[in-house]
Amino acid sequence: MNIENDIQILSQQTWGHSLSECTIEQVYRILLIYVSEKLKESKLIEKPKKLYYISAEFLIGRLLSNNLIHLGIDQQIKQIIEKYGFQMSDIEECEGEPSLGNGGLGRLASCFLDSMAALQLCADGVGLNYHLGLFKQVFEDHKQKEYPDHWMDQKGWLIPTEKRYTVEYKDFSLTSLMNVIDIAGYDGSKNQLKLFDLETVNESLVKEGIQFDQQNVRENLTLFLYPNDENEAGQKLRIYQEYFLCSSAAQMILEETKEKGYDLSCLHEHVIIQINDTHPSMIIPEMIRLLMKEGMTVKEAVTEVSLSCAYTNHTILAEALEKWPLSYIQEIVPQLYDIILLLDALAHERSSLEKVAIIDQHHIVHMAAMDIHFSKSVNGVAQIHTDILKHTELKEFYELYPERFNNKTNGISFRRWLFSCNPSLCELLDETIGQEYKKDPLQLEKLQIYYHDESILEKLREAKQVNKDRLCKYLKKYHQLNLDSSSIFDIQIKRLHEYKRQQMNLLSIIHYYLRIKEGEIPKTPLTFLFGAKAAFSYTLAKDILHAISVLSEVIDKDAIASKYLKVALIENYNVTLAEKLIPACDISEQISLASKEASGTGNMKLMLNGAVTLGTLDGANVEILDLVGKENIFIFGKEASVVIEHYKQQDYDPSAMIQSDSDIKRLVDFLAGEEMISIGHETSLRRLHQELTTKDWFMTLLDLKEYLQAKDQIYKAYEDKKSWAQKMLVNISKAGYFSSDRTIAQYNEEIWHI
Ligand code: 26Q
Repeated sequence: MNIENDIQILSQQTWGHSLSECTIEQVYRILLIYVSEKLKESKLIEKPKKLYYISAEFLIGRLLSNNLIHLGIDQQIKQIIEKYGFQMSDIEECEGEPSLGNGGLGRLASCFLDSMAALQLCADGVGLNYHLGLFKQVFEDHKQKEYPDHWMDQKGWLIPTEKRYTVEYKDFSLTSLMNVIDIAGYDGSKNQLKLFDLETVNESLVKEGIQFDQQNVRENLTLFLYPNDENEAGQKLRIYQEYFLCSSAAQMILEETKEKGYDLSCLHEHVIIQINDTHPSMIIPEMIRLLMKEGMTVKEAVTEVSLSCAYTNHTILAEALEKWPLSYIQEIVPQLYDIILLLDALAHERSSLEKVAIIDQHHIVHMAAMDIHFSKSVNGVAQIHTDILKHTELKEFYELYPERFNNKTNGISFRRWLFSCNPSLCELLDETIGQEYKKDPLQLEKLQIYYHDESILEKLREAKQVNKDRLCKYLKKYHQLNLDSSSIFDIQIKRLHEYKRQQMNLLSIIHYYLRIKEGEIPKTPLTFLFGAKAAFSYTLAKDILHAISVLSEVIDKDAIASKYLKVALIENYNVTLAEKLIPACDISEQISLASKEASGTGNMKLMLNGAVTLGTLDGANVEILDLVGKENIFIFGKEASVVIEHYKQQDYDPSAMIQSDSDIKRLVDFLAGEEMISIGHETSLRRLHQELTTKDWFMTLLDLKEYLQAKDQIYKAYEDKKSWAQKMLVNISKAGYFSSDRTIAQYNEEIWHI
C-alpha cells in the first residue's frame, strides 16, 4: 500500500493539482476523503451478541486524528504531510466538531464508542442528529448569548443511509431517517454511531438566537439538543424527541436482530441495550410494545426486555432525574400509556413503597424507576456515587434488587486524551518507558522508576511548558487572549452548574485580587482559565458566568493586579478546546460539593496530562486520591456524609457563615460592590450576591475557608520545582486505571457478556 501515491491521485482528482500546490484546507479535505474511504472499506464487527449504547448525547469531537490512530496510519500520514511542507496541527484546525452533546455524559458515551471499537466489541451507538447542536456560546457585554451551531454545514464524517422508520404519535406520524458515523476499530474493523434524524426538519424555523416555534414538531424535532423546557411546549417537545429516538432505535434493533436470523423469543441472548441516563428510558416500553406486536405475550416481552436492558445513572441531583406527567405521555404517545400503566402495576406487585413507584400519587412518571424495575443492571459511575445510590438516593430500590446494583467507575479514551492531544508528553514517555503503555495503560506505572531522576523531572516540566506555550499561541490566534505562559495555569473546565461551584473559585480569585491590592504579591503570577456553557434558561449559572467575565475586566484594568493575576473565560468551550487546555494545565479544579458530582471525567484527563488536582472528596476524586496518595493531590472541604446530613437536617445557613466571618463577608460583598457594578450588570450581580448570602443551596461558603487554605498550599507547593514535577509524575503514572478500555472491559465482563 502506497499511501503517498493514493493521496497524490486523490489530490489530482479532487483539486486538479498535486499535494504540494494544495492549501491547508484542501489537504484536510483530501485526508477526510481518504480516511472516509478507508472506513467505508472496513468490515463491521459482527458477533452473536450486540450492544446498543443509546444516548441523547454524543460529544464526539474532531475525528481525523483519532481515526488515523485507529487505522494505524497516523505516523505515515504525518510524514507525508510534512514532506510537502504542512503541519498536522494546522490541518487538524480545519475540522469543525459535531455539536451533539453537552457535557460529561455525552463525552463519556464517545469515549466508550472509541474503546468498544478498540476492544473489538460488537457495539453501536444510537442517538439523534441535532442540526443546530446544543448552541454556540458567544459573550456579548459580559453575558452569554446562544446561537445556532451550524456544524453540519461543513463536510464531515456523517453518512446518510437509505434506512427509514415510521415513528407514530397520537395524531400523526413522522419519518425517521438514519445517518451513520463510522467508528474505527483496529485491523480494518469498525462499529457505527447511528444518528436518527427527522426527514422534514426545517432550520428556518429558528428566529432570534436559538428561539423557535416549539409547537411545530413536524419541522423542529431534531433542531436542538435540550431545547428550552421551561414551559409546557418545551417539555412536550422533549418527550417527542425522546420517543423519536427510542422508537427508531427499537425498530432498528429488532430489524437487525431478525435480519441476522435470530429468534426474538431469545432476544436477550443477542441484544443488550445500555440506557445512558433516563433520556432514552422509553426504549423499555417501546420494545415491549413492538415485541407484543410480533406475537409475544406481555409476560414474555417484559421478561426479554428486562434481560436485555441495563441502566446507567449519571446524576444524583433530584432536578435532573426525569419525571413526566402521565397526561403528557397519554397525549403524545398513547401507545405507551397502557404499557407504562402495566409496568407500574407490575412494579407495585413487587413493592408497595411509594418511593419505588413508577407512577406517583400525582400521576407523574418517574423514568428512573421504570429503568430500575425493568433492567437487569443498574450502575453508578464512580465508587462513591454508587455507594450513595445504594445507601441514600436509591436505597429502597437497592433493598428490593441488591444484585442489580453495581459500580463502573468512568474512564477516558487515552487515544484522544493522551496520544493525540499531548505529543510532547508521549515523546517523553516513549523515551523513558517505551511504547507498551499505548496498548496497556497500566504500564504508565513504570514512570515511577524516574521519581528521583532530575533530568527526567526536568523534561517533564519542559513538556508541560511546551503545552502551555502552545495553548498561549492558540488562544492568542483564535480568541484574542494574551496569557503569560510562565504563570501558573489554574483551570476549571466543565458545564456551569452551582454544584460544581465555579462561584467558589470566583470568590477565591477575588481573595487573591484583594490581597495583591494590600501588597501581598504571589511568587508566581496566576492565570485562572474557565471554560463553561450555562444551560439556556439557568439564570443563576448565567449570573456566575457574568461575574467571572466582569471580574476578568476588573483585574485587567488594575495596573498592578494585572501583573500577577489574569482571568480568562474561554468562549464556547468544547472538545477541541479541551484538547488544548488539558495538556497545558498545572492545577485541576475539581471542587464540587461532596456527594454531587457523580464522577467527573475532566479530573481524569487532567491528571493523565500531569496536572495536580485541587479537589473535594467527590466523584472519582476519591479514587484519584486512593491512587496517588495524599502527597500528590490537594483535598479540602466537608465530606459527603456531612453534606448529606446538612441536607437532611436543613441546618445549613449561609447568613450565619457571613456574620461570623468578616473575610467571607468581604469576598461575597465584593460581587455586588462598586468595582464590579461599574463594569457589569447590577441586577445580575445582585441576584448572585443575594443567592449566596441567603440560600447558597450548594454550600459554597461552607467550604470556602478550607478552599482558600488549600489554594495557598498548592501554590506554595508549585514553587518547589522538583517536588512539583514529582507530583506530576505520580499523577501521570497512576492514571492508567482511568482508561475507558478498562471501564468497557468491566461492563462487558459483568453486564454485557458480548
Ligand atoms: C434532565 C431533564 C430535563 C432536561 C435535561 C436533563 C439533563 C440533561 C443532561 C440531565 C442531565 C444531563 C447530563 C448529565 C451529565 O452529563 N452527567 C455527568 O455524567 C458524567 C459521566 O458519567 C459524570 O462524570 C458527571 O459527574 C456527571 O455530572
